[in-house]
Amino acid sequence: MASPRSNARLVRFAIFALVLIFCGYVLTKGSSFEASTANVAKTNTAPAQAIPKNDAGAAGAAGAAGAAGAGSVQKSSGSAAVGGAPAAAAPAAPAVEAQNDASNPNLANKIKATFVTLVRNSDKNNILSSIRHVEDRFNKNYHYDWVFLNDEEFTDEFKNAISAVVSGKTKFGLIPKEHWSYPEWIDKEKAALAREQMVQKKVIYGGSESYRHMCRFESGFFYRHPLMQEYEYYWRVEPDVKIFCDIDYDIFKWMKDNDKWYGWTISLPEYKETIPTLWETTKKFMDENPQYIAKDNNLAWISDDNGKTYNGCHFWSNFEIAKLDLWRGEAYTKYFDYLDKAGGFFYERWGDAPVHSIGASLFIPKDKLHFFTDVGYWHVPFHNCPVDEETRFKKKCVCEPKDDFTWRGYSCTPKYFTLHGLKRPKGWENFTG
Ligand SMILES: Nc1nc2c(ncn2[C@@H]2O[C@H](COP(=O)(O)OP(=O)(O)O)[C@@H](O)[C@H]2O)c(=O)[nH]1
Ligand SMILES: [Mg+2]
Repeated sequence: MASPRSNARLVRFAIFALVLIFCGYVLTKGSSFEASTANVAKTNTAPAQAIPKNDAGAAGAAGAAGAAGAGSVQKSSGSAAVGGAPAAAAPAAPAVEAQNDASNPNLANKIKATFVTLVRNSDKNNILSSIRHVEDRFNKNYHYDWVFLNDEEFTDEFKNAISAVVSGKTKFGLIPKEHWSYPEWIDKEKAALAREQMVQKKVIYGGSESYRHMCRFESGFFYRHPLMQEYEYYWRVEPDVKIFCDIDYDIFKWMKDNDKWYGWTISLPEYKETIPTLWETTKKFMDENPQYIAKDNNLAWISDDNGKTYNGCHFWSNFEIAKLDLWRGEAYTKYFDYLDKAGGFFYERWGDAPVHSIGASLFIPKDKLHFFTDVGYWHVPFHNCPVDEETRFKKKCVCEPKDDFTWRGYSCTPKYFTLHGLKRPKGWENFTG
């Protein structure tokens, strides 16, 4: 039988053993925690991950804004004509810091490009949603600037909310009155009667005056705004659009390197009732100014009878990645002025989509146009979703190929592929119906 003394020794030994086991457990926990930290650090050294996501770093970033980022963010808001987000609303400080990091090739090789959005204060949440798509799929890695334009002053609430989600500089501009009003040669009574008739014919936006100012502005003025002057390329973004795929390359730089002047994702025919005299006016312009028509242009895409009539095909301009020189050049400047004098923006309802598309199809060689097969885009009611699985997987697209509009009967894109000698993606024929 064991003595009480040796029992006590046993108890002490057991306690000691337990303490040892506990210490071992704590040490093991420690080392596995260290291992996972090391993993995170490793992942973060990849260029695409090195930049903190704007919202993820918002709390810390806001504190750093005053020191690091406010200078350049304020630069964009300094001009009186321009307006801008106050420094307090600049949670993009780490991004701005990273912009100065010449060792990051994404940022060091950037070109002079910007997003541009025409928008009302009341569309704040709708445009925030679009911005998140563009930031998450592309701009979080590049921090391109974003210009916002409005026919009314942007509110501080709008500017602050927007500046919190854009990873580049935000710039807010007021549209000059003469770019959003009736020119003196327009007969307002005639314009009002035309609107009434279009309402009766149930033409979409047929009765809207602001829609007409919008279409005229997007056709001939957005690129003349002072805030746009420093840029060479732009990407137009509208409220409530979606980007479905990762854009894992600098899409602006790609446009420039490949000498592309107009990039698009969806094409379709225009409602004829909105443009009764657009083609007649265009033909008169072409007859009077043959020197502006590019050799090897894209006329065959917009006309099925060698220019006699317009088939209505147009690039859907709510998505555009383009070179500003296309619109700033003499040919398009003269063309827009000609159309503007003819009055069809008000007496009919000429849209910026057909006007841009005709310009891009006539004044530059067709090899400067580019259809994006790898972006994935939605604006109500049409989808561009890459139909080939390889692209969808590689670019991590979140869309259904059965929704894709590209190969449907109403789309003008199949004709474009044929005319441009482009290879159709694998399986396109399964998505025509
Ligand atoms: N500031 C401002 N923007 C407008 C106005 N009307 C339309 N827009 C913008 O112009 C673009 C086209 O308008 P939207 O309503 O999307 O037309 P839809 O795409 O043809 O149905 C979008 O970027 C809108 O935010 C307006 O009256 N004021
Ligand atoms: Mg829209």
